[in-house]
Amino acid sequence: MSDNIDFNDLRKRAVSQPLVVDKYTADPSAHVFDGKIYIYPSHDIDAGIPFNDNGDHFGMRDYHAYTMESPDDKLATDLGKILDIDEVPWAKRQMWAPDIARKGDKYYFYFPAKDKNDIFKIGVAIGDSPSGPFTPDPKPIEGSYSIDPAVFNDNGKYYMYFGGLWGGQLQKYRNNIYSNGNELRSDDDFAFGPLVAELSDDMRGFSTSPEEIIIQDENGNPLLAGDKSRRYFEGPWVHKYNEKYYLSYSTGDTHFICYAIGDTPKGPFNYAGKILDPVVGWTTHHSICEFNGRWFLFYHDSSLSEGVTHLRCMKVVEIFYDKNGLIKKINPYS
Ligand code: FUB
Repeated sequence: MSDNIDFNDLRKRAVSQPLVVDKYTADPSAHVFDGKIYIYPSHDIDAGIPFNDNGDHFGMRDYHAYTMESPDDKLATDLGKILDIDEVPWAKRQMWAPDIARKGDKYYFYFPAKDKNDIFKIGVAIGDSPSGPFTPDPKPIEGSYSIDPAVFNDNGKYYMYFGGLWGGQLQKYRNNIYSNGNELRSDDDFAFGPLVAELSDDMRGFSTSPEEIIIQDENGNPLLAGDKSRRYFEGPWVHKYNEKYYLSYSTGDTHFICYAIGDTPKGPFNYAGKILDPVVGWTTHHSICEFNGRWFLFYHDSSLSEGVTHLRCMKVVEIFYDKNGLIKKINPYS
């Protein structure tokens, strides 16, 4: 997507600028703790691995946390490294999009990585402060798989959403069981949905088996796998607005952030529209966070690296709802 782009012009047209310029950051999960914004992105590096559809070139090895006093700040402040792959006994490579949750006075940092068998699992690391340090559990969460954990706290009940296609390996599972022979569903079959599991009281495991979420169209039918500009691909995020649950996600190979609205945290969710048009770079990934009554979309593009797919930069832009609770779509380069 970077061929023939005039990046000077693109930067001028961009609705937001990179929040971090001395590192590459992506997949920002933003939360407000004690009145301050904390952001937990992937830390992109050039691991020297050629591009492929499995995403092997996303060879990330650690995480940094960031903070902002306000989303109107120009830059986010680096709180330093909070976890390194060498500290995680089960993880071999590819520390992808993380998230965090607070329960009581503890912070639980969730992250996907490939294990020694090259299968993505989700781990947890625990800390006493949003800036860490975080101590990882020695094993991944039992029953976890695939990528992109996002944790939603619904009045003290915690749900983890996860799953991503292609390199994220979601298509290898049926009923939570891996088989290398499993592949993508055909275009006229139901689309894969993200998984949701309830977290156990200690936040270190699942208390329910992962269940596949259904996203349905305007007629109440599940979206089909061939409906590529609306169906789920990766990067789930759930927030609540006016007592409704909003599930937003990336459509992957069609590069949109879309959303669907439901009455419960497990859905079903009714497809509601697009939030963000495609950004420069292949991936798009976001979180949504309320700060002082305003709502913000944290997302990334590849503008800082002038289009390098796996070297991204996180950004933030305000979003607005209409009177029916629909989110106004954003063109990232208006
Ligand atoms: O950052 C690696 C992967 O790229 C994430 O896990 C996906 O959501 C995509 O952004």
